[in-house]
Amino acid sequence: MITNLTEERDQVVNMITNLTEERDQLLNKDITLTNERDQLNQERNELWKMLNEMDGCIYQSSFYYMSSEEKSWSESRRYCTERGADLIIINNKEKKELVKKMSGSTAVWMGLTDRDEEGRWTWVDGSTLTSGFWMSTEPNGYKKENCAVLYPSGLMASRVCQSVLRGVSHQQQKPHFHSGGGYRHT
Ligand SMILES: [Ca+2]
Repeated sequence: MITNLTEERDQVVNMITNLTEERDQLLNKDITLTNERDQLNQERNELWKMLNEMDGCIYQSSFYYMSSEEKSWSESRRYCTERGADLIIINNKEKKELVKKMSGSTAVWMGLTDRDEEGRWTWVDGSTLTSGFWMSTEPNGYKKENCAVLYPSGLMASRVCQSVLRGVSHQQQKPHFHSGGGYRHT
């Protein structure tokens, strides 16, 4: 009888020990999840703040933003690539609307040029322009105008590449953050 009771007591003690361990594990997991949630919230807030500052937006999990200063086409492209992005490729109506919304009332650079071969307009990813939305007299300027802009009207035109304008960058993934928050220029 006493032996049975002792065994039973040991079993109960074991059970309590196991439950305590399990509870501690769950508590730890909860802390980890809470930390992760807080970090994600912080990243989200940083992202929104940055989007506002950069006249940017998110479309289909990609990040689009305007350069802060007006620069030549090459310098505008460099502004993008220094941040792991490139000048925008506008190959559908949605992206055109996106740029119009971001740029407001100014013409902006996009990732289209015929610098390498006059009259053959290619995007920054190397693909050839198939159907553009040029203004009626564009592209003109021949070898003098080798870079493309988008006007607030939603139409494209060729421009001298040394003109200074704001550019629109496209980044595949969300920007990187320092552990303490803030944008990391990559
Ligand atoms: Ca040209």
